[in-house]
Amino acid sequence: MSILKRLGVPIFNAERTRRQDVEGRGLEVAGMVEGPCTFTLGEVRAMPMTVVNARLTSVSGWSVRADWGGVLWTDFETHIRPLSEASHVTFSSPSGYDTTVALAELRTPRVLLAWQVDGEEIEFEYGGPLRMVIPQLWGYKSCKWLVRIELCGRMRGGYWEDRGYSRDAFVQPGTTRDLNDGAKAKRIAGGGEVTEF
Ligand SMILES: Nc1nc2c(c(=O)[nH]1)N[C@H]1C(S)=C(S)[C@@H](COP(=O)(O)O)O[C@H]1N2
Ligand SMILES: [Mo]
Repeated sequence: MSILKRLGVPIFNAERTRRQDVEGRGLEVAGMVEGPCTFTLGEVRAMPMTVVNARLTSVSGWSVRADWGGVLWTDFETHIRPLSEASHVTFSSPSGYDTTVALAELRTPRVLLAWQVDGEEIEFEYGGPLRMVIPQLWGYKSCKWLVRIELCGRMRGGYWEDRGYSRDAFVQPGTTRDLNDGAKAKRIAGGGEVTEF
């Protein structure tokens, strides 16, 4: 059982994704790249793996710190060769969830495409077999059940962005319930990744 399940991390599932929607899909890379292609999951997992200890922070008031294992965006990018006019990336699940992030944000050193958490497979309900982890942005940017990446030239709306949440999604100052510490309410400074606890 993963640390996420043990800590009772809420399962956010705006759309209805079933295992069979994800199985065998691999990861499609489309849009402004030199050669659009589809990687199998095996090919993604053969890329150099890095573990990032980071807190995933939901705009809805909880957060969890864990060791996320996967391929750094910056390593992944060497396999896809974006065109120079690409400035943003849209991440999608198979069932209508999508969110867009600026390439400049993805090129920061702690962003990854993850398949492990604390050394275990990320369970399906937590976005396995492949999800994003973008520590400095609200959790809704960390797309679960990632099956498609599209490079594009502008910021776009997305599932939560079209329902009123910000498109930049920088973690803002406020309080968060720390699920690693009994869901205690703690102050966060905001302005990006929570590093104070
Ligand atoms: N495909 C998809 N990805 C998603 C979501 C979702 O509903 N569908 N919820 C987002 C939100 S709001 C948060 S806070 C995190 C929560 O991750 P968890 O469900 O693993 O706790 O996933 C994000 N990624
Ligand atoms: Mo969230």
